[in-house]
Amino acid sequence: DDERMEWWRDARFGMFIHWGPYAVPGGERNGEICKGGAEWIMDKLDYTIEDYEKEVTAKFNPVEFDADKWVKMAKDAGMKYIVLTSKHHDGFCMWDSELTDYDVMDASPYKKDIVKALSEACRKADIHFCLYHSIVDWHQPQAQAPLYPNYNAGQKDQTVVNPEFPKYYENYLKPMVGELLTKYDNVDVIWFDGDWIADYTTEMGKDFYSYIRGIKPNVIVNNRVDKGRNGMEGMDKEGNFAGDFGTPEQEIPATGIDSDWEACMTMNGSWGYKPSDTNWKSSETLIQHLVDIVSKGGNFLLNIGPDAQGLFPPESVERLAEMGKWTKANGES
Ligand code: JFZ
Repeated sequence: DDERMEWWRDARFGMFIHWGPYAVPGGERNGEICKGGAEWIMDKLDYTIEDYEKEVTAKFNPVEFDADKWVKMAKDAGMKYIVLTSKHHDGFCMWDSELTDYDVMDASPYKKDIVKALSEACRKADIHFCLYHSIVDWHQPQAQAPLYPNYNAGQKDQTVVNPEFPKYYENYLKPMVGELLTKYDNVDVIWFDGDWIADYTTEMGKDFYSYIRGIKPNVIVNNRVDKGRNGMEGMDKEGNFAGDFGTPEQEIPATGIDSDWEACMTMNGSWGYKPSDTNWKSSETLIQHLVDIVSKGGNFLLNIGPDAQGLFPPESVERLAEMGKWTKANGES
């Protein structure tokens, strides 16, 4: 397994990209600004599924998106891999999926396969291409959709289960990840999220993990493939199933850890594009985090929330460039 993990352990620094239709409202609806991550706006500001399709998804047309430019910015910053959201909790699929029409080809005017474009740009530039994929799905009738609107997963009863969820898992979520792994043959990590929902089980997680490795033995999977594996949970117990690496979020463990881990972090306070959040961490702070994380044996996955046109916020571009200067002066590459 050391061989499979080798590139990832050596990588140290990667780019998280939270991108989807939620970039259109950018955390704001009718003058109201949603709390926390702007990628949660559907839930936070109580869109019905129909509202969201009409006001958000149907307006997602990022004509300025240039995959090569994004990959170059990552590479120049010293990053070795990119993790793109293929599907976030809103359920919108950023590739041409055979399993749904709620994707970039059929539900938005853009009609170009974003996963494909970025995977090809990464291949050309020798950057590892990875995907974040949400287990939670607010749009799928067999997942959380029946609870919308008037359901706030962050505040209300999280023990509510959709009895159809096993069908969603078996016939939609699982083959979808299989589709991604076969259509885009350079996917190196599947980064799961949404494992906290009551519907999802450890049995599903185990099945999912072996299904993925069965399709592509060298793929690396994070600990959120198992149920309730936030942060470093599951990574400290011998033989306890929890994927391949832990995922502390917005925090850095106090000391080195004896298993693989990756700290993910935002540059302001939101994963998705949120122009109202101007609370940017300085380049110095971000470089300190990188040093701190790497010295403790972890990887740093630093997030960008591109806008609805397909551009990185200028504040992010600036910080990436500063970090690139530093990694060039201090790194091995
Ligand atoms: C999740 C998502 O809900 C969020 O939108 C973003 O994609 C982020 C990377 O992951 O949010 C989480 C997941 C785990 C924890 C907190 C928020 N956790 O470990 O405490």
